[in-house]
Amino acid sequence: MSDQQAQKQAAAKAALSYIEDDMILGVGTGSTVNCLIELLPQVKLAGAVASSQVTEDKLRALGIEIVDLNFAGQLDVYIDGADEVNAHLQLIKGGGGALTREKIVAAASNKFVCMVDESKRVDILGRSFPVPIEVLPQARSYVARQLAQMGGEPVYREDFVTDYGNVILDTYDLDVSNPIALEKELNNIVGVVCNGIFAANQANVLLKASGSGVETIT
Ligand code: ABF
Repeated sequence: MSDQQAQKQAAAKAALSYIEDDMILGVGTGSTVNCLIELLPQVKLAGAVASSQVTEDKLRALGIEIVDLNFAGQLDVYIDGADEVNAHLQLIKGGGGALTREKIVAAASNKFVCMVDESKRVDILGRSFPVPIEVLPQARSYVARQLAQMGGEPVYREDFVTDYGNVILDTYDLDVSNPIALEKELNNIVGVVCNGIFAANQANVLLKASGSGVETIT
């Protein structure tokens, strides 16, 4: 097993301590979350709200009841991974394409616990990982031009459609030095459904795994 995979598993194991008996848990998407899902048979959940169809299918396969967020009320805890995280626990997410549903479930949760391996920690977001932006298909070209005017270099994610039937522009070279301001600015472009900057609602707890263990940062 690679060091990175071992770190993902260690972060996922640490996240178990945030799960209480009989809660409805918000469950994210991605390879780190998959490590968590494998451990969920160890806990007693009332159900789960899934942040993607992929996660929903994996949870169902374990016999975990899937709850519609509209009937779950405010969740206590949402656990997910990230593509990048900075010192303020602001994130870039959406490498797996589930950013919109992830942002909805995160917003509807009191505590967002984020699990990462040490490769995800950056000083400034967006320098190496692009900002994924979910766009209504008809607006793709228009939004791409707006992003270019902002200094970004949008790349259409080929052969990919989101759970909501939209497309993704992975956008390089945006200035993410003020993540809260950029998140809002991107949301204001007509045709943008959601963007992968999680700064207005950042993580509340970061479980950062490295070769020397898992550090909890709040
Ligand atoms: C989801 O999974 C996404 O927001 C993010 O793109 C990815 C995290 O990466 P990993 O597969 O390394 O867990 O949380």
